[in-house]
Amino acid sequence: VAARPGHPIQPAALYGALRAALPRDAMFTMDAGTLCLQATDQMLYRQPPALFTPLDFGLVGFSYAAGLGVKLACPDRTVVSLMGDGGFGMTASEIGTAVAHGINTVCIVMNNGCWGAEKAYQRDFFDGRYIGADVPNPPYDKLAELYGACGFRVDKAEDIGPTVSAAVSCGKPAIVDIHVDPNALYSFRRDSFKHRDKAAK
Ligand SMILES: Cc1ncc(C[n+]2csc(CCOP(=O)(O)OP(=O)(O)O)c2C)c(N)n1
Ligand SMILES: [Mg+2]
Repeated sequence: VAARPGHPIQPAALYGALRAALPRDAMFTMDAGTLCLQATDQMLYRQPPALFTPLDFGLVGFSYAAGLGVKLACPDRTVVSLMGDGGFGMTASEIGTAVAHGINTVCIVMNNGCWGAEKAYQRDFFDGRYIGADVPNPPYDKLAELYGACGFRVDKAEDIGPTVSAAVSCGKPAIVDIHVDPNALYSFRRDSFKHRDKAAK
């Protein structure tokens, strides 16, 4: 299949489109997946405090509910929760909390169909022997609609900006399910394994 421009979406294109589309007052909550870890230094934090992250606690599933709390504390700000698809699946039931209490955050699900951070280790350190690495997700845009929230789905980079803008102004809790390239996986701890390589020789 010939590659089309903007498809599949690469992480760098996603972060660039988010930087361009999100308003200056945006506050971000992060999760611990590999896409969120890269996103941490790719967003613009123009009105601090604007970055909320689990840091070394490394909690997958933190970001969405944390965003609801941030929005309650700062109801006039735009609150954006970035998540991986695995992490969002752990906490998607909180869409019900957002709808019940009218907590209108925008959740960006960076959907690569896998536990990307773990799958990257299996690729790089275990010769691609994948065990439990993929996530059989439901369509998160449709799940959001079933809860009474607004759901959006994006497959092409050029659609990210207009869709995220629509989510910011939709007046409801919003879930934007953005499908990114499942092959764009990075293991960021290759250096930590050097001593094991030496020991094996
Ligand atoms: C509560 C919890 N369970 C498991 C982990 C281990 N873990 C770290 S990253 C990760 C994968 C997350 O997948 P996803 O949310 O889809 O993000 P991706 O890495 O694909 O961007 C897992 C399971 C963790 N950090 N926290
Ligand atoms: Mg994932």
